[in-house]
Amino acid sequence: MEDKSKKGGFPWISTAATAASQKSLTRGVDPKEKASYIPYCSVKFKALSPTEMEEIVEAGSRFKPSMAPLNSRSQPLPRTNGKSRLYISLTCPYAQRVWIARNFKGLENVELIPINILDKPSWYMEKISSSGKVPALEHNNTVRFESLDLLIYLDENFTGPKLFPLGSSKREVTSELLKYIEVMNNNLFIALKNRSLSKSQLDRLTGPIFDRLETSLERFQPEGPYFLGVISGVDFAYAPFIERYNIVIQEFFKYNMFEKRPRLSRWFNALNELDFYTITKPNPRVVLNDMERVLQR
Ligand SMILES: N[C@@H](CCC(=O)N[C@@H](CS)C(=O)NCC(=O)O)C(=O)O
Repeated sequence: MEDKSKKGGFPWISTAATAASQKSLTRGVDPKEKASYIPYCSVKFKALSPTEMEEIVEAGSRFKPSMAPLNSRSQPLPRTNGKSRLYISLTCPYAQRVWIARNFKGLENVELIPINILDKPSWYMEKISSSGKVPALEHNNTVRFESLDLLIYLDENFTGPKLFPLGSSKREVTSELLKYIEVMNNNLFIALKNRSLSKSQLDRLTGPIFDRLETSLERFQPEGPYFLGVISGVDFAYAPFIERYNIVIQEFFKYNMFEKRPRLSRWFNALNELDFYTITKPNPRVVLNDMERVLQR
């Protein structure tokens, strides 16, 4: 397979867009440094080297995969012998939900298998996921999909603290909050596609979405900073998306979604104290590259 990273650009960003944004962003930057800046990123972020793009992971952490992402050159894995495997991508928000949940429940026996979704092994599609998507959970010789279904499946079939420790009073709110994520994502994606929006236009379009989260976080506040008061799968379902919007909205629109939303800010800060979550967060440069690609569709 062709290694596009060697050509100096990013495979999933058009050359024209790269050149144009590179020019405006790197105005006044030392010319020697310019080559390594990526589009729409402030000077905080530099382009990833090919090795970083593979995201070599630290071995030995119970919360991280112990291997680098598998790609089209990787051999099929040996049979599981009854061991459970969670196939993820280190950059996919849907996979991240289940990865956080696996860490939270202390399921070290569920092996994390990272897949490079831009250069997937053919055996992944043949044997694990015909759609080629992550996350996928292999358990009891069956493979299951869909991040929200997998959170429930983990709760029902594995040990560890409950993701949805719900009495009936919270069940309805849980389902309402989980349903809202898709509405939030659809609306935010439409808004973020228009890069020419001013900060106040963006605020008008996206403000009500974040305000709704702010109001939802009030409901069980006496119990704690999380959506259901206590930490739950609802927080893990939202976090990967909020984390990405925070990076992208600040970078592209210079808009701070946490300003004037103290509960949302407290929620995010509380999650960011938890290493089983923070360890799953992708590099902001990767997030910006991915969002650039997705928003161009
Ligand atoms: N609805 C699915 C979405 C999963 C999904 O879209 N995964 C993307 C990565 S974020 C994927 O695997 N894409 C690879 C491909 O489509 O080839 C879920 O919640 O699990």
